[in-house]
Amino acid sequence: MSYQSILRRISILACLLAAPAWAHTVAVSGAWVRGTVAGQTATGAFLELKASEAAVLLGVASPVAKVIEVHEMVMEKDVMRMRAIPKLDLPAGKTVELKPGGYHIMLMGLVKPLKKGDTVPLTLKIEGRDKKPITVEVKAEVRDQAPPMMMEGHEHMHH
Ligand SMILES: [Cu+2]
Repeated sequence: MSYQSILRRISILACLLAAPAWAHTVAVSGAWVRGTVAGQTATGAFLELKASEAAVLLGVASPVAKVIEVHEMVMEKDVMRMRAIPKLDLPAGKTVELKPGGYHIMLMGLVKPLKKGDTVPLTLKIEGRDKKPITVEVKAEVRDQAPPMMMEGHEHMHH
C-alpha cells in the first residue's frame, strides 16, 4: 500500500469520525390535537415518531397546557385506563404511533379552548444513546374528532 493511499484512507476515516451530531434525527409526522368543548380542561395530542437511532421521548412542553404527560393505555379489570409513563422508547428506524386508544400526549390544565384549525406548538424532549437531550419543535393541527368509545369512562373509575 502506498503512502498516498494510506493518507487517503486516514482522511476518509477522519470524515467518518467527524460525522455531524445532527445525523441522528427524529422525524415527526401527522401531529394533531383533539379539539375541546367549553369547560373541557384536558385533551390528547397524537403524532408519529421515527428515530434514526434508538432514543427515548422524555417529555413534551407546550404553552397551551399547564401539565403535559405521556400516557399509555392499559387494560385493568376489563376497563381501558390511561397511565402516565416516564419515558417512551423510540427504537431505531421504527415508527412509533401515538394515537387514540394507544400512547398519547396528555395536555392538562388547558389555558384556553382548542378549536378546529388552531395550531398547537409542541416541544418534544428526546434523548439519544449519547444522553444528549435534543428538542424537536412540532406544530400540531387541532381537529374536532370524537374520541373513540374505549376512551369513555376512564375518568370515573373511583366508586
Ligand atoms: Cu391520557
